Amino acid sequence: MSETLPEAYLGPQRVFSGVQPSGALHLGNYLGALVKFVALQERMECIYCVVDMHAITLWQDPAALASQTREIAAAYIAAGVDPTRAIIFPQSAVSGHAELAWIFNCVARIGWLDRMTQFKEKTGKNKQGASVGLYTYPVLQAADILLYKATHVPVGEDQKQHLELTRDIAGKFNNDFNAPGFFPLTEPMIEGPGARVMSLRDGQAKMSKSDPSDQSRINLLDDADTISQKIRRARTDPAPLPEAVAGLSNRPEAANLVGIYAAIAGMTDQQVLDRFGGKGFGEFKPALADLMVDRLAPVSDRMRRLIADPAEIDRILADGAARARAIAEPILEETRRIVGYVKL
Ligand code: AQP
Repeated sequence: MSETLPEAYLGPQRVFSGVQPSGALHLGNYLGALVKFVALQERMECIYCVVDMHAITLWQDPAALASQTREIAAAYIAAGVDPTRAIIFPQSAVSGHAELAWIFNCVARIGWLDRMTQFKEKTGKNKQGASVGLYTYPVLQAADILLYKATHVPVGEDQKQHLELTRDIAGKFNNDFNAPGFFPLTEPMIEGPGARVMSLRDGQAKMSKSDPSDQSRINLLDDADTISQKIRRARTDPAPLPEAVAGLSNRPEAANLVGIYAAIAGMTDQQVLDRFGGKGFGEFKPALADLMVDRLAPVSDRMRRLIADPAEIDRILADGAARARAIAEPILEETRRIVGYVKL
């Protein structure tokens, strides 16, 4: 192993991100990820994966996995990702993800993975019963990103620790194999509105696909009545909204609803409070529900139309997979050489 080397990465800027086909997409996925995906395609080469290999770290019904994968692809396109510009494909269609993950399993340290809070949150007291894949999930995520030498990854705040691990793996690989700057130290793009959308039932827990309560989240395919009903029933406290942001500090549910309004309307939290400060939730919630329906209805309509034509989605995914392989293969070839595999 050599000493630490300078890390200048001189390759092109490239965006990679993904969503698991592990259930219905929700408002947190939309604001935390999809909205950013769309904005970035204007200025960088973007690769958006449907990470089905990640999804199977928890049990997925095989009969549902393929349709869930197509549904995520449909959500990307319905949200505004253009598949002729950005690359959209299923992770399992490019075998390089698994190959690079193995190499990175040999670079990452057990102590690094032991610190990952998402694994602890997802397994709770049942660590011994969890799959090995769930434990090494962040290593596969590093492989997803670095297989394309992605320099930027738009994600929600929950992924921050995993992206730090990706940087650690890239740095250690470059250092151990005396290949300075071979893999980039990828930048997470977390900031911005919607980076952390919380559950409608508990302002301290993130909105999540796997929350057993459907009332905890707004699904992208919820209809207008369901959205209004979920917002009406969202947990809040009895006080009116404060006039200033500081007044939200010990009110997680109120802060979450104000943050959601701000993210959808393209306003700051303070601008929302300028409009609704001093008003009760009886007035604020219907306004939020209307805003949400206006924003999500066109997305869910487009999604439904796309899902009705699975052959067209498969055509887009196959085209994306071919373009992804073309980027990945030379990087993988060079990685094999650096590691010292025999070239036959
Ligand atoms: N609540 C959230 N607020 C903001 N962003 C979020 N993301 C997820 N939840 C929120 C972002 O959505 C992208 C895709 O996430 P994922 O499906 O790959 O996995 P996840 O982060 O584990 O999402 P879920 O919904 O919580 O799924 P389950 O319950 O299956 O684990 C990521 O960019 C994520 O940051």
